[in-house]
Parts: sequence; structure tokens; C-alpha cells
Amino acid sequence: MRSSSIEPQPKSADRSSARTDSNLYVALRSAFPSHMKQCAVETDTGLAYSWQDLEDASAMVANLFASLDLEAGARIAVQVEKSVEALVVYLATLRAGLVFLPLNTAYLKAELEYFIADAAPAVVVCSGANFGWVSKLAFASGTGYVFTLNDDRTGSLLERAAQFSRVHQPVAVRNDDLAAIIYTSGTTGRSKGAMLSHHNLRSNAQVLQQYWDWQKSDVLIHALPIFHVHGLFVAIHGALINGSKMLWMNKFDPKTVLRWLPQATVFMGVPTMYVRLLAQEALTQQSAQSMRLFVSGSAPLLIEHFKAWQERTGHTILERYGMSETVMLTSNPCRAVDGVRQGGTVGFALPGVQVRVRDDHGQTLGVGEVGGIEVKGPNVFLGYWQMPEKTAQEFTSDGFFKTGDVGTIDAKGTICIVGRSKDLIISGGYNVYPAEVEGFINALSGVAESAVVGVPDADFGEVGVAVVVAKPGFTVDPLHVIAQIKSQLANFKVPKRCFVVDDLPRNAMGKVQKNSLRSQYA
Ligand code: MCA
Ligand code: AMP
Repeated sequence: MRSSSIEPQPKSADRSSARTDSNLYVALRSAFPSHMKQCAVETDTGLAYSWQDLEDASAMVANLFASLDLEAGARIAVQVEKSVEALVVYLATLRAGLVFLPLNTAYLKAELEYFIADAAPAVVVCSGANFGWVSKLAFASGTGYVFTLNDDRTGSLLERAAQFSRVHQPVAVRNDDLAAIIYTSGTTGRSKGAMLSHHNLRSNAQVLQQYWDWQKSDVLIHALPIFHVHGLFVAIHGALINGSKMLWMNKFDPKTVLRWLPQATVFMGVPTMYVRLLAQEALTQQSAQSMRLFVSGSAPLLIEHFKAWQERTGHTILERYGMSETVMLTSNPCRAVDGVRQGGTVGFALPGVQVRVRDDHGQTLGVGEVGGIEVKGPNVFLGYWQMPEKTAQEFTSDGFFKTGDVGTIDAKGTICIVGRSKDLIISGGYNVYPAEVEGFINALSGVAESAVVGVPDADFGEVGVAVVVAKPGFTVDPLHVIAQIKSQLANFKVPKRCFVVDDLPRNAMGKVQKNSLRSQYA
């Protein structure tokens, strides 16, 4: 049953179907090599972590969490710079049967205030630099504990965890118990927490392990942020559930990726990363010789970049399609036996996942017909955190989730995304909902109304542009608008340009014609 009313389970709740091996950490841990002293993660700062280090450190943090006597289902909200220790906090949260709530480090006060009030985390982990304002917000919302964690391995979380045992038995969970809540921006400007269970994440990781033909000898270059699905689940689970080593950089840097290519076999990135790698002369067939697989996703990979990559490296990028609500739902094939990778498509529905295309009246469409993409399967989330009505609206009566993406399916089952019915801008792999940004612009003094649209960008694929109308008698300075938004919203949401106009174009119904703005400001 899909419901968004999953509340923290009282300790007395019936847990008779809970099993240790339903805990995602157990599935990941069972793939760790028998030589636990082998290197699991090597960082670009010269650190090396063994599999034993991951096991011990996550046990210690899990024991610290256990000592806090939290309710089952309690949320651990984490807004820290990427580090292996941040990964350890994720693993510890799984082991402890608690719910991981990662937050983009770009989020500022207004954004964090909303997430903390909405998710009511029992524990917040933030950087030492942000402790002052974050702890104030968190304690005011009823959070019990605020710890700090910095990317140089300092902070109160590790200091406290150091006092705990390295032995920890993963908590028994039910398949549908929550493992994580991933906030995804809302069409109305209100972010929604997608509730993902241990089963959602485990089944998706296992399917990708097979479909992408992971080998124990694989070495993954991990260059993505770890507060979203791509870096946290697809990349990390892929390596861990296979016992494969990761080469880890806290911030994407094309030169470091190139330096590492000869030691690696798998790379995952958003299209912007491929564009920036293509700009490096050192990217050649020879530099990519040891590589087995390049995966792209989170945003459309332009066919020109797909082809340029083939020409430069001799490798065909595998493009796949995912969402916070569904983890990965489709993928181009990896093995020849599963078919051929086709640029400009997102491949086939993954094994065990059903994908269909329907029109606005709920009619399933035929080969090549354009309609709304819907998905059903073990990967599909449980619902939106505390939004039962919104959850119900997003599912069809026969249990398919409406993705909001628009696409086609050909006779072989190849899926193409051709657009979106949701008003969304995807910039460098991050999602920006115009309504949220417009809300902040409209609240500025002298602004009558605004429209934010996405326009093509060579680096980020798409970037936001704001078109603003001033109130009668007021003058609005575009640079002031941008500066104001920058001080209030995460940097990737800030429109790159702002234009002040007399009127916004509207259709007969009075609705702003965003298509016309898109072509005008392209
Ligand atoms: C940074 N800026 C951006 C972005 N990133 N603006 C728009 N879109 C962005 N994505 C801002 C910076 O704050 C800065 O502004 C200016 O643009 C230049 O930044 P730059 O230094 O060039 O950026 P960067 O720090 O190198 O970051 C670029 C990046 C990063 C590495 C491509 O955006 C990134 O890691 N993207 C990956 C996102 C991701 O993991 N998405 C997966 C979501 P200023 O100069 O004013 O400060 S999961 C998902 O989508 C689904 C489930 C799926 O299918 O995977
Ligand atoms: P998120 O909010 O991070 O869950 O973003 C999910 C959205 O990213 C999807 O609904 C798609 O619109 C988009 N997306 C993910 N992968 C791809 C892809 N390979 N091509 C085009 N769009 C994609």
C-alpha cells in the first residue's frame, strides 16, 4: 500500500516481520571482500580507507545513534560537505534502522528551515561553520541533537562516536521501512520528501549490479555530490554492493578524473561533467583505455556530446533515467546481449520495472506516440512525506507513478524523453522549480510579477533566466534581483540573467506563455 503517512514507529509497534537481512546495509556489507584490510576508498587528498574502516566507523556512529534512544523511523538530517565520513554517517544510519535525510550543501537558511520543520529530524548533522544558525533552527523545531562534521574529519560527531564500540549488529527492519527521504522540489514551490524504503534501494542496486555487469575488479571514480540519488545511491551502492573500490573526489574536477582514468573502470556523471571532460585535450582513446563503462544521467545528454565522446575515447556512454521517487527506472544496455546503446534515448525499462506512456485521458499510447511516462515496480517510492493527497494524485488507480516526464516507446521498448509536463529546469543535473524562484522574486520590493524559464546553456545544459515586471511607479534593477535571490536560495537556483519588461506574454486564458519567453531569451 502506498501511503505518505508513515510516521515514526512507536517502539511497541509490531516488528515481527522485521529481519536483519532486510536492512540494506547487510546487503552492501555482504559484498565486502574477505580481505577487509584492502582499500575500499582512496581520496584525491591522499587518504585511504579499508573495508574494515567503513565497517568499524559505521558501527561506531550507529552505536552513538543507538545511545540516543531515538524512536524507530527517526530522521537523521545531514548537510555537510562531501567526505568519506559523510558516507559513513549514511551507512551508520542504515545500520541503526534510522532514516537518512541528505541536504544539498548549497541550501541556505530559508530552504533548511523548511526541510527541518517538515521532516522534524531527531538529529541534525551540519558543518562546524554552520553550527550557530543551523542548531538554532533545529532546536527551535524540536530536534534533540545537533552534531558537527567537517570535511577534514573534525567535529563533535566523530569525537562522540570515538567513544563507542566497533561492534554493531544491524537493526532488523521490514522491507517497507524507510531508509531515506530525498527532498525534491515541488511544482507549487513546496518541496516534497520522497520516502524510499530499504527494499526500494536494495532491489534497484541489485538490478543495476546485474544490468551494468559490475565486476569485483571494477574501480569507480566517484565525482558526484552525495546528497542526491545519483551520487548517493546509484554510484555508492553500485560500488559497495559489488565490493568494488572507489576513487573519491569531494568536488568534481576534470583534471583529477583524467589523472585517475588509467586506474579506473567505471565513471558516472551528469552531462555537464562530460562536457567539461570533453574540453580537456588530455581526454583521448588511450587515457580511457582501462575504462569499462561511462554512465550519464540526471539530465538529457545531447547527441553531439554522445557522439563526440565516442569519437574521442572510443567508448559509448550509457545513458540511464532516474528520479528521486523511483531511483533508476530505465537504462541503455551495458552488455551486447541486452542490446545496443542508443544516443538520445534512455534505453529500456530495467528488469522488474514496468514503464508505459499514456495520454491525458489515461489511454495507453502506441509505438512512437508522445505521452506521459508512468512507472511501476519495486523501485517506486512509498509516497511523499506527510503529503497523502499529493501522493494519491501522483499515482494512477492501477498503481503507476506519474513521472511528469513526456516521452515515447518504440517497438523494441526503447524509451525517449522528449519533454516534461512539469515546469522544471534541469541545470547541471540539479533541478530548479521556477515556481519556487518566482515566489522569492515576487516578494522583492517593487516587483509585480515574474516568470523564470530555462534556456539552453553550453555548460549546464539549461540555466534559469528571470523575466520581471515592476509595479507601477517602481524601478527594478535586474542585478539587485539576482543579488537578492543569491542571498536567499541555493546558488544553482539563482537565475543567470534577469530582464525587466513591461508585461509578460499571456494566452487567452491569462496564463503566462513560457514557451514564448523561452524562445525569446534563448
Ligand atoms: C554550480 N552552479 C550552478 C550549478 N552548479 N548553476 C547552475 N546549475 C548548476 N548545476 C553555480 C555556482 O554556484 C557558480 O555560481 C557558478 O554556477 C559556476 O559554478 P562552477 O564552479 O562552474 O560549478 P561547479 O561547482 O564546478 O559545479 C558544477 C557541477 C555541479 C560539478 C556540474 O553542478 C554538480 O555536481 N552537478 C551534479 C548534480 C547532481 O548530482 N545531480 C543528480 C541529482 P557563483 O559563481 O555565482 O557562485 S539526482 C537526479 O537527478 C536523478 C534521480 C537522476 O536521474 O540521477
Ligand atoms: P530529481 O528531481 O532529481 O529526482 O530529477 C528527476 C528528473 O530528472 C526526471 O524526472 C527527469 O526529468 C530528469 N532526468 C533524469 N535522468 C534523465 C535523463 N537521462 N535524461 C533526461 N532527463 C533525465
